[in-house]
Amino acid sequence: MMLPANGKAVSTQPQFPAPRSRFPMFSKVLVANRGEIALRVIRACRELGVRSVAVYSDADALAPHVREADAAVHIGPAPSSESYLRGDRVVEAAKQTGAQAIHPGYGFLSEREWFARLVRDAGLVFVGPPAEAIAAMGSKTAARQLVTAAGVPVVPGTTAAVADATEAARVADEFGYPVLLKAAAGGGGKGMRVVHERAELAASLDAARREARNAFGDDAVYVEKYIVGPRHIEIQVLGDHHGTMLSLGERECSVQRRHQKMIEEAPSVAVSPELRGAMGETAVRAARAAGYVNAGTCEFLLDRDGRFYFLEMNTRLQVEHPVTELVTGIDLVQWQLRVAAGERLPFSQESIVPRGWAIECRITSEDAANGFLPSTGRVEYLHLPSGPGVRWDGGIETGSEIGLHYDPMLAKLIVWAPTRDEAVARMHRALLELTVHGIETSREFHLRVMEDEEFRRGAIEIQWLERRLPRLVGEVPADNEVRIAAVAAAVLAMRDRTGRSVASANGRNADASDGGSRGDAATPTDGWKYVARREAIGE
Ligand code: MV4
Repeated sequence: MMLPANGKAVSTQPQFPAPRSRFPMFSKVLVANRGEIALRVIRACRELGVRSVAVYSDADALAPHVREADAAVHIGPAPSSESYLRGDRVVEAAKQTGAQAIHPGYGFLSEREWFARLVRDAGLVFVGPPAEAIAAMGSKTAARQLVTAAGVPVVPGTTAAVADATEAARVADEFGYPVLLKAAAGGGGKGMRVVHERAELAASLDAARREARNAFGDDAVYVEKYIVGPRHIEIQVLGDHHGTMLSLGERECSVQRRHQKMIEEAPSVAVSPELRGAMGETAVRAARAAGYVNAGTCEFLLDRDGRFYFLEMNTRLQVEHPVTELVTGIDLVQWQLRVAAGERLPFSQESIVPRGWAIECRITSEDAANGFLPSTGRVEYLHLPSGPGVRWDGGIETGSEIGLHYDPMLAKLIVWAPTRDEAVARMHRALLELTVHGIETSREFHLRVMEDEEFRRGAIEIQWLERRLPRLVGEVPADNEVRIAAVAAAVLAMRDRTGRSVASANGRNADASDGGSRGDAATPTDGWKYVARREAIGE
């Protein structure tokens, strides 16, 4: 492995010629991100015969994305404000290495209008929507006005900020309580306040304004009717520069905690082909209204009566894009690059029909049993799931240091199967195979969700996880209980994985010929040693 030198582009991977000449296409793309999404984009580049340039901070000099790219440029110290958020350095790195385009991934610079402009003004291509489309969807009140004019349903409420508590009370009376106060500059749930009755309104408006001012530097607040118990359904759209805008169907994203999605799936149990068509057409209308090009997502609330309301548009590739890729067969990142290079989308809307079921679990360095406390340390051992229908989009490897500078999401485990039941069983199986030592992860949490009766019925909505969490994570046991449980867990894990008792794995049973392939498991003692080694609780 060649180590990247500070500020210097180094080639670390052989690059084969493109499988066939494809025009138009970039010859080199800079990936302005880190972790699993940087690797995802680098992989798409390599399959297209496009050279990739990574950027990295001090903390990421040895990171997988740096090694896997064809070149890497150091852009600053560990804090993202001094590295991954430094648009000027990113553009400079692209110019220095001869990249023609910049893919921002998600987070960081991906939805900054100024960055999309900076890239364009430098004569480079931003692999994402035009800066104007980012701006059009950036203000939630402006977006509400824009899409309402295009005939897109939004939650009943004001399309502009309210002047004062008197005006807020007037509209709240009109729509009926409870109402939700939202920051005009917001999104992602910051500055939101539920108001149950008129008496609370003035104080809640003050609080919402204060929170909005602190978070966004803008205290404009508007009023919506509060929808109780909806699902969070989003529609993936993909548009080219030649007037084609396609819907790639829905993702069900209701399993979230504090506005952080934990599990996503495609399709949704709540969406019929008819509803999919209607929501898809609506999302395309919203995207067209914003002059959208490239991959984007329209977020909707789907209420208990099957009515849907546009919430906001995410003007980037999303974390959960793989579930859409798996059910549509369309490589979203490849098509982001191809439409950014000017290619036409060759698909017809009628040909895009979800096939089978895909589920994604976000594997984070968080301890769910301790209130999702962030966990730090070194990944001492990593065993990845594989087998039929399993995809791992990861950004870590054995030896990775997990700190607090960046997002706790380490990887995404994604499965595909013909039906939802089979996808849940496959995810459970894949999570059992996953082993991460050295840091706490969300693996056990995801296992418990896959075992949950309500989740298995698809009976989920946006409040489901927080209501169900106590039953999912349980109580923290005492130290001696942990030791006993660890031994028991090792035995059970062995049984889960082999479908046989530990004794049979020792080669004494009639069906033990498979167990013999473990080679060294010849005596009961060896069997126990094997289990202990696998679970790293023994010698
Ligand atoms: C709502 C809502 C209920 N009623 N609007 C949260 C983040 C932002 N995108 C909009 N959000 C919500 N808006 C009305 N009128 C409930 C939420 C909401 C939510 C939405 C999607 C996914 C998760 C959520 C969790 C809590 C609240």
